[in-house]
Amino acid sequence: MGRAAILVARAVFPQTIERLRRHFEVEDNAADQAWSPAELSARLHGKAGLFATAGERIDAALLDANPQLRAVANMAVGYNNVDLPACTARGVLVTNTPDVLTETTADFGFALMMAAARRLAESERFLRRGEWSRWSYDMYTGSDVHGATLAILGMGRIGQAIARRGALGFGMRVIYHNRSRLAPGQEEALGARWVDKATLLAEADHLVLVLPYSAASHHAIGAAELASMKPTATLTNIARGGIVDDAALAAALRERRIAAAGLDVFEGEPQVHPDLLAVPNVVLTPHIGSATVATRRAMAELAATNLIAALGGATPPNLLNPEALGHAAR
Ligand code: 8YV
Repeated sequence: MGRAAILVARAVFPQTIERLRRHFEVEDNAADQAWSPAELSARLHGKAGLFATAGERIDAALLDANPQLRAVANMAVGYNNVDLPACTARGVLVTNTPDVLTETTADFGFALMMAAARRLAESERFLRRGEWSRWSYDMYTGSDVHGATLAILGMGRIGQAIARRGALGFGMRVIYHNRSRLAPGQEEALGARWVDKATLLAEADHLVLVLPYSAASHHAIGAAELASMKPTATLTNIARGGIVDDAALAAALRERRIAAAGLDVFEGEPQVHPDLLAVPNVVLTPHIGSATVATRRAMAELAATNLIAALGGATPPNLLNPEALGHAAR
């Protein structure tokens, strides 16, 4: 039997491609061309595995057009780009890359929150425009991070890593809201207290979003939620676009109903809502929360490990749908 064929949907480290070539016939995308869903589907024909990023949509149509597909390795911890039930129903194994990006992404979330609170990007733009002529007592005054209330929506691995930074490093009071509460011992170790969502929003000095995107979390922060926050509060989103109603957020920032925001993810990215581009009190970054060299290497290697295991008949370390193992091969 020949070696399995796989498709690597986006450019990735050459070392990762070389490793994959030791196991598979690899079609890669070294030029990092933008493939339409139809082109992705056509290139997937005959392939048993797909090395994907969060930018590729893996849905029933793609799966039905490619009944030979056996595994999808997502190089991301989030997997809302994958229709997991559709994969499971067809016996397609799906994996993600948790843990290796936790601390890096928490660092970035904290940086974005601090940038929003201390008006870093806004004041830098002012300086670059050549408008800085003198010191003044209230020039770009923001709000303190140390000692403030850090409010975390979503309390998975990254949320917990942010809580630790806030409580231990910055003496913050940490509150969180999540569907499932942490065990009392974990809450104590993190110095974090569970509150309902309304309390979280009302008490937040700095609200950080770290929950997965799903139909249930779509527009979890919209006009009503923003209206219930303090006018001095900041909002940071390092999770997924669509969790925040970007138009409503831009309006709240414009009208100073909240003080500032830090956004790494957007509805419909890489497009950014024009109203967000037009308001000064927001720091905008192009989805780089996990972007350190070491972490991106670790993510690529872990996705490769998962794909090699899945197509080699072993249970991948980060299998999201173990139920798919029970499905007879199609
Ligand atoms: C990825 C991410 O860089 O892991 C995730 O869920 O959002 C980022 O770390 C991005 O999704 C590309 O796959």
